[in-house]
Amino acid sequence: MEPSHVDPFHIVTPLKKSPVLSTLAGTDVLMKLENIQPMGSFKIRGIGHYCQMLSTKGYTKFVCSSGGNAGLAAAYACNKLGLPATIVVPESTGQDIVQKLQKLGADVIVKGKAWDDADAHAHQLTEVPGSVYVSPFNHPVIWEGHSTLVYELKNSLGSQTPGVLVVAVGGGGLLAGLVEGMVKVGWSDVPIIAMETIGAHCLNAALQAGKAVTLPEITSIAKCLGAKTVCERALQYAREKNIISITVDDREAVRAIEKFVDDELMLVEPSCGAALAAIYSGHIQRLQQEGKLQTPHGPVVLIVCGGSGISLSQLQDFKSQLGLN
Ligand code: PLV
Repeated sequence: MEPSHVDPFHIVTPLKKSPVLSTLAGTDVLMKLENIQPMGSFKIRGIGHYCQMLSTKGYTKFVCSSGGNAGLAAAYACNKLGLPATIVVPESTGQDIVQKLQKLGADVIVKGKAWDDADAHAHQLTEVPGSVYVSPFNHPVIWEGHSTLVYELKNSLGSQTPGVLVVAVGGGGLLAGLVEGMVKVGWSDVPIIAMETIGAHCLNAALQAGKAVTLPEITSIAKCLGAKTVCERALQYAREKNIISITVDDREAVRAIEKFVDDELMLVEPSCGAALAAIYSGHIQRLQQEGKLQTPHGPVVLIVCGGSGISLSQLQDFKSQLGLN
């Protein structure tokens, strides 16, 4: 990121070894703890950076569509900047998120069944002069903000190179930012495992089809992965770079977050559970056995992307819905 006189809104997060996950994976697993960012997810990196940039261009009203976490990041950034924010979320976004958004001073509009519907409405609202649309994942400045995560990794790891990065994919903004950061620090060859839940698997579907695909609906409970179409840049990188796309089902994502509470004493969304399931469901181990991941290799870097759309009672609800009790 360009040096700037303004302080970013995100914090530098720890890179912490997980002994339990390392034992499971049979190799060191280092967790990049984005769940402790302001508003509970990595989103503040890119969205915070983008909002700061837009505020210098004279926009007076920010409209962000979101499954929840990007909206929280935008509302937090606008609150800091003293600018009004309108956050458009779908009906699937929990009431607790709506309340958190309102506490930050944002106007909240609930529109449509899935994020794509809320997004269409957000675009309409920005037809007014002075208003600006803030995507939750699809803008180069957002990717630039997300790429700060890689510079921190580089600082933490010193001369060590990661063996693989594991990341959850929704619209693909985090993936695009990571790839761009990795190119800049000389890690272009490091593979990335891109995790999605079935029913929110727009990247996987596009790779299978060999072209951009719009899912008919979002059926996964991981609503924050619920973009029906992956952004073009992420799809392009997934084709050009060493990116392994894997899907897990909702039960695996929810089991993973439950185990993570016991193992690491941290509660994250099922969206993040998709990434955790790369280890809990044995995918890393399988890829090593199949020779698709080099063994031995550098540490597995697991991006714990976080998410605020979760509580103990919601975890219980998810388990009941999925017959996991
Ligand atoms: N969530 C977006 C898009 O939702 C949002 O509006 O908050 N992990 C968590 C906890 C997330 O909230 C998201 C994105 C992702 C992973 C995936 O990030 P992306 O969209 O950059 O691939 C519809």
